[in-house]
Amino acid sequence: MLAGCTPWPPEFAARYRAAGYWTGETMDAFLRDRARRFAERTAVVGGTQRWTYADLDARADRAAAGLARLGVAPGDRVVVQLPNVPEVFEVVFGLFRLGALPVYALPAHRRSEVAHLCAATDAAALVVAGVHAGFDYRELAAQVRAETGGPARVVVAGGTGDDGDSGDTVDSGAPAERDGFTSLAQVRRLGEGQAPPATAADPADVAFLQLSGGTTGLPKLIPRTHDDYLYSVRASAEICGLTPDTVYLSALPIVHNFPMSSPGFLGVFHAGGTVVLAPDPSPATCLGLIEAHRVTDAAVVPPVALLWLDAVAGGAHADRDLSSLRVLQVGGAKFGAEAARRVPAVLGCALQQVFGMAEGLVNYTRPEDPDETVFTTQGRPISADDEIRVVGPDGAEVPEGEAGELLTRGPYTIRGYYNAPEHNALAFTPDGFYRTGDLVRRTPTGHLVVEGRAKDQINRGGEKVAPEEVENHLLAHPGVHDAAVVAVPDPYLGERACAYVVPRGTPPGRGELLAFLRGRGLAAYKIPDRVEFVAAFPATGVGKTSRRDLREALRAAHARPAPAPGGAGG
Ligand code: OOB
Repeated sequence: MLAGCTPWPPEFAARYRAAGYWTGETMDAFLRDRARRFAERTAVVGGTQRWTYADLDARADRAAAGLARLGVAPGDRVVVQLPNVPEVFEVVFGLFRLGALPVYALPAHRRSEVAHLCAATDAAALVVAGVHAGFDYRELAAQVRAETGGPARVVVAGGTGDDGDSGDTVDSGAPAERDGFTSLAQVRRLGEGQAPPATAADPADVAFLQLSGGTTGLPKLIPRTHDDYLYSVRASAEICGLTPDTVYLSALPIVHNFPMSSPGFLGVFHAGGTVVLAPDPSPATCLGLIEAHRVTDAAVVPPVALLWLDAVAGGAHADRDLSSLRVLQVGGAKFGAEAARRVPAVLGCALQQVFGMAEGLVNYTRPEDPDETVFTTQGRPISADDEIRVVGPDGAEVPEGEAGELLTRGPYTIRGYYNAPEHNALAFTPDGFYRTGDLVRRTPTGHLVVEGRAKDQINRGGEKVAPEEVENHLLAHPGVHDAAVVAVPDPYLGERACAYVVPRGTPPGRGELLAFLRGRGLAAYKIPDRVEFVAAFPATGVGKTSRRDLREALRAAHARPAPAPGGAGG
C-alpha cells in the first residue's frame, strides 16, 4: 500500500473479499469494462460537448500516453483542480490508466490549499483550468510553484471558452507561457497514436487522495483504494436504482465525494447512464438543464435545494418542465424536515437524503422508505457490514434513540488519514472505528438522524471549514492578538462563520482583515462572514482552557438575546 496509509487488518480484508464487496477491479478496468458494454451511449454532456463511453475511453488512452510522455509515472500523485468540464473525466481516467493517483482540489481552493495539497503529496504535476469563472488558475499554479518549488509540471486543461475544450490558451500570452506549463491539447498530441502505458495498479492499493473537511490547522488527506471505493459505487448505484436511462445532473463541484460516488458520476458510469455537468448550481442554469436534457436524478446541498424550491414555488421558474426528474438527492449538511416535505410538493419528484463523508460511510434514505422516514432521517448505511456505534462522552454506547457520537468502521471507511499518525490516534479508536464527530440518534429501523456535531468544524451549506485553519491565518496579522472562529446559525446556509478577534492595539479594519485572509490564498468559503472585535475572550472555567471550550463560550454568548437598543453590543 502507498506509504503513509493504514491498511485494513488482513482478517477484515479477507471478510470484505469473501462477501463480494472487494472484487479486485481497478478504476481503470472499470472504465474499460463500461466502455465495452455501453460504447455508443452518451457518458458525458458538458457545455457543447457530448462524449460517448467509447470517446471517453479513447480520450483516457491518449491522456495517459501523453501524460506518461510528459514524465508522469505510475505511483505519482497529481493534483487535479478542475471545474465541472468534461475534461475532468479525461484527465482523471487518464491518470488511473497510467497508474498515477489523482489528488482532488475544489475549484474554490486557492494558493494556500493547493500549495498544501502539492507539498503534502509531493505532487509530480498539477492540472488546472485556464481562466474559469473570471479566475486565472494558471496564475494560481505559478504562485504555488513559486511558493513550494513544485510541482515540476502544470497541465492547463481548457481556457477561456465555455466548453472548456480550447485547451490551447496556455500557448498564447503571459503569464502561462513559461517552463513546465503544457496545455491539455498538447498532452493529447503527445499521446496521439501512442499505446497507453500498460499499468498494473493493485486494486487493494490507494487509487486517489481526497481532501477532508478538516478540523485541524491543515486539512488531512483521505486515501481511498480501488476496491473500497468501487464497492461503494456499485452498491450506491443499486440502492439509488440507476439504469442506462439515468440522466444525472451534477450541480456540485464534480470532485466532491457526493457527486463522485454517492452514487455520483461513477455510479452513473457503472449503470451506463449519462452525466450532465452544470457549470453552476443556480436555478436558472440547473432547471434549464433538467428541462433540456430530460434529467432524471440530481444531487445538491441544502441551500441549493432551497433556491430551486423557491425559484419554482415563487414563480420565477414555475413554467419549467421538470417532469423527467425522478429524484432529488440532498446531502452534505442537515436538510430540515420542513424543507424536505416541500421537495415532492413543489418539484414533483422524490427526495433522497444522503448523509456521507469523504472518509467513507454513506447513508441513504431508500426509495421504498415511508415518506416520514425520508423527510425526517438522513438515511441508513449502504452496507450490512457498516458497523455503527453511537457513543456518549465516556465512549460507551448510548441506548437506542439517544443522541451520541457516531463511530463507524466498514468495507469502504478508511482506517487512517494519509501521513498523519498523530491525528489518526485521535480520529480513530484503537479497534479501527472512525470518529465522525457527528452527533446522531438511531431509529428502530436503523436510520440515522443527525442531531448536531461534536467536532470542531463549521458546515457552511455543505462546505466544511476548520476553525483552527482560519484562526491560524488570522493570527498571522500583526494587529491580531487572538482569534476564535465559530459557527453562527443561518437560515439559508445552516451555518456561517463569525471570527471573534482580540486586537493588538488599534483594531485593524474589518475589510482589511478579510483582504488579508484573501491575500493569504484562502478559499472564499473559508473567509469569515462576520468579524467581531472583543476586548478579551470569556474565561472558560478554571485551569487550561481548550480552544473548543472557548468557541463554545463565544457561541453561547452570541446566542443570548440581542441587547436592548443603546446597550453595549458584543
Ligand atoms: C459529504 O462529505 P464531506 O467529507 O464533505 O463532509 C462530511 C460531513 C459529515 O461528517 C457531516 O458532518 C456532514 O458532512 N454531513 C451531513 C450530511 N451529509 C454530510 N450532516 C447532516 N446531514 C447530512 N445529510 O458531505 C458527503 C459525502 C458523501 C455523500 C454526501 C455528503
